Amino acid sequence: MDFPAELKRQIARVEHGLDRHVPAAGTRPARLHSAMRYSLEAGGKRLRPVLVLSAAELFATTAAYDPAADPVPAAVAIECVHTYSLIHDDLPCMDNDDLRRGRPTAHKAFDEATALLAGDALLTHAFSLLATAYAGRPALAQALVRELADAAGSRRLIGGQMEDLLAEKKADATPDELEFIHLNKTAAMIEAALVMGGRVGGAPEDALPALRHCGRSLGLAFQIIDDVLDATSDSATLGKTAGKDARADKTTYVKLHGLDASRRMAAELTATAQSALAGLGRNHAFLAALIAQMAGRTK
Ligand code: GRG
Repeated sequence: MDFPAELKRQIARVEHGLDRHVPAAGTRPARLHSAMRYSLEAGGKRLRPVLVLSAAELFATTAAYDPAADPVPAAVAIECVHTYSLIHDDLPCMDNDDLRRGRPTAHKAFDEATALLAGDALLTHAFSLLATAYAGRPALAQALVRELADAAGSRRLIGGQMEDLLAEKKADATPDELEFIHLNKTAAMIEAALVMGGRVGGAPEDALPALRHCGRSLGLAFQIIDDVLDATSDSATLGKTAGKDARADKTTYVKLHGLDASRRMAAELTATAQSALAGLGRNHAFLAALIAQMAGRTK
């Protein structure tokens, strides 16, 4: 397997899908749709949508695989929700950031109200897209809507963000609070990506816990690496403001455990993600390489 070529192929499917399944910038009101596309088209690693596509392909040789069930709309839906969360996270009332995906944040490029609405519209669009694209497979549509809504809801993504904001107001968050924040703010969407991909690919119910376990560990590792990069990299490389955690004296894995222990924890979680994936007994060479790449990422 040629990993760089395969990654390029999957990212190209995502970019094409975003173009196809999100309203054009000129759709009325053009300012709103331009802002939605501005943030989506700024790029990003496209990790979550690529996880959807590659998890679906894990099951391509099984009897339940339906080649007509296209995982691209599910991949686009999760990228829309992820991008909404970034737009809202950057707002002055949250993280108040100027730089995202190497560009001015949405509220800087447009204005706060437009950024708020663009985030709202991306979130809503994701569910409309799932309901529409999988209308011919109602059970699949229902499962995908539920999976994404649960991951993005008040107990997970938004709950993680709430606890993150509360933790910032205290001198020190506890390790338990930090785990809650990262499991929900970061790992929930990564778990959902693998499970949604598995569901579109026709994964048997008994394969879903392993996909979830893989996503949970990969998500936690991803966040620890994010903390390490915030402490050790620069804004130009990351495409977002570096060093913010230390300046805000924010409780992170690096603050609680130090750089070396954080790197070790990320490596252990990556190994756990790899064994959960291998336990599925499918041809997982691409996903295994992607997980390894995430562990060594520099941005
Ligand atoms: C506002 C509801 C709401 C939630 C915000 C996603 C989020 C929660 C905040 C963004 C800041 C942050 C550090 C989140 C943790 C998850 C994370 C590392 C997101 C960035 O994901 P990447 O690196 O981003 O995959 P790209 O731009 O590559 O898609």
